[in-house]
Amino acid sequence: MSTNSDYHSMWANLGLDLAKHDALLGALGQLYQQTFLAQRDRPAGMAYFDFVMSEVHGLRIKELVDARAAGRKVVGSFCVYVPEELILALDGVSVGLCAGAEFGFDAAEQYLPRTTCALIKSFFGFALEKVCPYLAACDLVVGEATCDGKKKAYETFAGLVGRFHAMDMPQHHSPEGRALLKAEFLKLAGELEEVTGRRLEPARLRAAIATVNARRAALARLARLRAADPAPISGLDALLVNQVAFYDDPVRFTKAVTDMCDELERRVASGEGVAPKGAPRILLSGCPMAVPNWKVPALVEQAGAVIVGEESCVGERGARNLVDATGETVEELIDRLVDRYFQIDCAIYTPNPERLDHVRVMRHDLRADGIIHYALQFCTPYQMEAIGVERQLEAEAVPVLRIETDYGAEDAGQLRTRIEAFIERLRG
Ligand code: BJ8
Repeated sequence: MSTNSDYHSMWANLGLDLAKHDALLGALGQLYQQTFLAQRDRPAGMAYFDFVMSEVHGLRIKELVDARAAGRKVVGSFCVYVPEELILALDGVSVGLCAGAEFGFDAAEQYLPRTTCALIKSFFGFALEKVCPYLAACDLVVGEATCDGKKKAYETFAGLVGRFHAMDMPQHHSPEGRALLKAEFLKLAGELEEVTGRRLEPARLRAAIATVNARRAALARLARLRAADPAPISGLDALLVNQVAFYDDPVRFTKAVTDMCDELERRVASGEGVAPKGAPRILLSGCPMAVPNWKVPALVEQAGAVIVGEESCVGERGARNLVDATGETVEELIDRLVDRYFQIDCAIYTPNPERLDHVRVMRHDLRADGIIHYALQFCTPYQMEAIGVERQLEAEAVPVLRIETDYGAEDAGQLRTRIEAFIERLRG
């Protein structure tokens, strides 16, 4: 990760704690080297994503700072229910703020119970220790009332950021739930208009929908290519691409993914892959994995299996389904946004049978031999659903390994043993 001294004044102007930030970037750089650059047979197209990651707190932050200087607004969020199309239609820049590192947890635990999931503790820790330039660059932060942990944490978090918008969320896939989501999208649109000083216009909203649809279509193409055996790209690299989607300029990102998919198509045609043909194929399902949460995928692939899909918000749950861009008015187009976003099958919904159905479809389409269900400790929604997912799939003779972990390295040895045993089961 670039610690280029040119960026120090930019980071200082954003109010970062330079010593702590340098320590974070140093650790990240080392982890990236060991996890990603040590892999074999990576597609050449990953060079773009390596570059983006090397500049994730550098060049990309400079772009945000420059955008703000040109009058654009930066909007941060933590969840794939926040419709990026509204932000782009108002010439804003959308950035994901979830964090995947165990950093600042002691500080976070001054505000949060110890029994809070690592994802929440991490974004709190990053804010309290002043090491997140994305958060520092935000003109508005949107927090959604999804799980109990997030919605209660945001009550305090709102006081740590400049401007905060709380978005209510339905808990049921019912007509009332849909109406609530639409009302919240309209409210968010009003807030964004106020922050940006612009008015939503149908043509600009249609263009924003097209931009985000193109990115989702590129990610869907990447996802489909992973059905090949041998897999043309590692699960780690595909996860990284999905992670970068939350930070990068969407048009540039789409082009990079499209170019890499062209390369992967050639790989598939020539039978080239990242693991031997017949290597055990794993579908990951569960909580989102934010940068640099690479622990479980690294253990799985180091053990000789290949991850062929992520049923996760940093993966297919977040990227699938396009928005129908037909509509003459802003309200009609917001209805089309609701149509798409209301299909997201996050575990905060109850009941949520769509998610298990989707796991089954992904397993079939991607020809996965087994499922690893991944839940963060203290994440009640996904831990609860994990039990049903395991029972039902095992009853259908689909092997499932249920993992609960956090962002620390302490359980890596124990996890490795369990993952290796699971992979042996798949080979058997
Ligand atoms: S749509 S998965 S991004 S809420 S891991 S904070 S659920 S206790 S992240 Fe999520 Fe939106 Fe749903 Fe997706 Fe809570 Fe669980 Fe922590 Fe979580």
